[in-house]
Amino acid sequence: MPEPGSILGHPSLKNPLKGNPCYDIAMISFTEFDYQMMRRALELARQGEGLVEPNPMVGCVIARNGQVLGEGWHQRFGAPHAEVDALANATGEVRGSTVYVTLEPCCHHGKTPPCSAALIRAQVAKVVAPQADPFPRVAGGGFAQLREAQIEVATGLLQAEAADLNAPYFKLQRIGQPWVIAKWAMTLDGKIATASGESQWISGETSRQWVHQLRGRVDGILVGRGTVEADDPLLTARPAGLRTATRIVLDRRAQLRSSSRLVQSVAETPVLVVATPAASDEDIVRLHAAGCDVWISPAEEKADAELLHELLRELGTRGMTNLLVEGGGQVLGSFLAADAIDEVHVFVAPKMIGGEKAPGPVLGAGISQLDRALSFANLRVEPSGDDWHLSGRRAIE
Ligand code: AOF
Ligand code: ZN
Repeated sequence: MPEPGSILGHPSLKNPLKGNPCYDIAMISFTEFDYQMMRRALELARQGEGLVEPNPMVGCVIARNGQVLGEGWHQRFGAPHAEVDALANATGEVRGSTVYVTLEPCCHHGKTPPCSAALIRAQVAKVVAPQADPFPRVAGGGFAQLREAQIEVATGLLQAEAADLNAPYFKLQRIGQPWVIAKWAMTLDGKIATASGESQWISGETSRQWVHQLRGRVDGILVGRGTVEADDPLLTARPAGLRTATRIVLDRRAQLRSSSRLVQSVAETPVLVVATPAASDEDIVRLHAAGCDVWISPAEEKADAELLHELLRELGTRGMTNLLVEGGGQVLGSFLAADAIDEVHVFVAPKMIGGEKAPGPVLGAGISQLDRALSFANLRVEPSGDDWHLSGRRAIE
């Protein structure tokens, strides 16, 4: 039996197919075996996390008469696609089989030849895929080619799950901006530092280790210059992760100190300073000479929200899929005001410090009407050493 909601899927943010004519919302019924196979394909896909971006994570299972013939996934950027990997691993008669793949098979020559052609050549009977690929060179063309070759195509199976898996990829394809993950650690009473500014450490070792893992799979880690002044952070993943994130500092006047640990370690891990025309040429030259990349937002007087969206577009152009925002409060407040937070990870430590001068995690003007609050769906709560780890993705309006 199909699971409720799994065929029609979500209506907006997570739905890459909204307005996509190639996606037919036919009420196809899927068997329990179909569900099992697609769940497995999604599990395989996830193994590419941190390795494939800015490509999507894709998994594939080939089955025939209730037997799995082969499995595969897109293992890293530039490597064979999931379908080709599964075909290469398949044993037995692939002709007449059903291919379960978590995204529409591609039909373009990219770094690898088209998967649609490989599936047609293999004479599979049916392709089951949750959703179309919004990538403009595919966008329904893969499904169309398969259908032209008399291969049955069924879409919609576990579509919400598949959309969730690749939400950052879909966002990047749709609006050209990376997925924004906000993270902070706070006390039980919602403070991220004492009134005197002491913040090391609110959360425990286990939580901090988790954050290092997260740092190791994102493309950018962003903070404000205030945070650099206060904490002199290194913002690297320790131990190193699957990818090396660029450390990004919001610094309108480009006053990041040359003696900061960020600048001092730029040879090993890149630093991008985000400034405005208010920055002096001298500072820009100084930071360039030290090895930092300096990006000047086009206009000086831009409101924070506009500047952030310009920056996010710039980061999207650079192929960044996931951006981690680590604070401080003013920066997180600007992201909230810009309506630019997609996912949160909050570590709540079993401590209380109080004090009206002790800051909370998200500052700025805030949202004045409760009914306009940013809400999160499926909030997860997990223990993390002595802390609690709360995480969620933005709810779909
Ligand atoms: C698939 N199966 O496993 C993946 C697909 O440059 P290339 O050749 O690696 O192509 C990248 C594009 O291919 C990517 O933007 C997305 O549209 C699609 N990814 N397609 O059929 C896969 N990873
Ligand atoms: Zn492909």
